[in-house]
Amino acid sequence: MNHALVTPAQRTALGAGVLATSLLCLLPLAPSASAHGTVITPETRNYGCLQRWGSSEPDEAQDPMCYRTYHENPNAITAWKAVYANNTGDSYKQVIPDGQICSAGGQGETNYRPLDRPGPWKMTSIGSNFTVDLYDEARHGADWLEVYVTRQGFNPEYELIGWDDLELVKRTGRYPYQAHYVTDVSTSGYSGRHVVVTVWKASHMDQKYFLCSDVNFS
Ligand SMILES: [Cu+2]
Repeated sequence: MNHALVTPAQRTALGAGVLATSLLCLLPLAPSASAHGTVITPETRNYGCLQRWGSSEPDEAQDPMCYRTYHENPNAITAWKAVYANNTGDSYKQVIPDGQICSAGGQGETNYRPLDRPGPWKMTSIGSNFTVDLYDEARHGADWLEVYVTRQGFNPEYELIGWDDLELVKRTGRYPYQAHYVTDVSTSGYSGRHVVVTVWKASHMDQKYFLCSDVNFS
């Protein structure tokens, strides 16, 4: 008898284990599915709403975009860390349509479409040299980060963001599993309202996050 052979029962258990592991990030209700991440500096649209208002109703006059987001789908704020799309491949710019970049093409774990809406989102003031801090609660790792800025003259208060409106200002290398991926970005020629779009390619699978942060270059 060969003791190295795996019994059918063991094989089933093994298969179930592998399957469970690979499904962890896909099951909306699994506890671990809530472990993902976002850009906390400069804060993303929904993370900013969460910081200012928690899970309560934002004040309409003070923060109209968070107010509208809350009323369209409050989960778009409380599920701030799951704005991702799976299996988009290398040509992800064809998979994620223009005008749906800030919602990861309407994918992710809830309806993030309110995050695409143009309007007077609260901005973080930054200089031409700034730092992006991506918080990876799940420690997925990062194969790379791409940081884009909307081109000068494009007005995200009135226009939906398309890929043609974005200029790549940084592409990083790989980061090992850790809680924060921090990168310095140098730009020139930007002033006033812009959106910083960070694309995070997680390392555990083809899971890309599309993270929009409203900034004021001053
Ligand atoms: Cu995840």
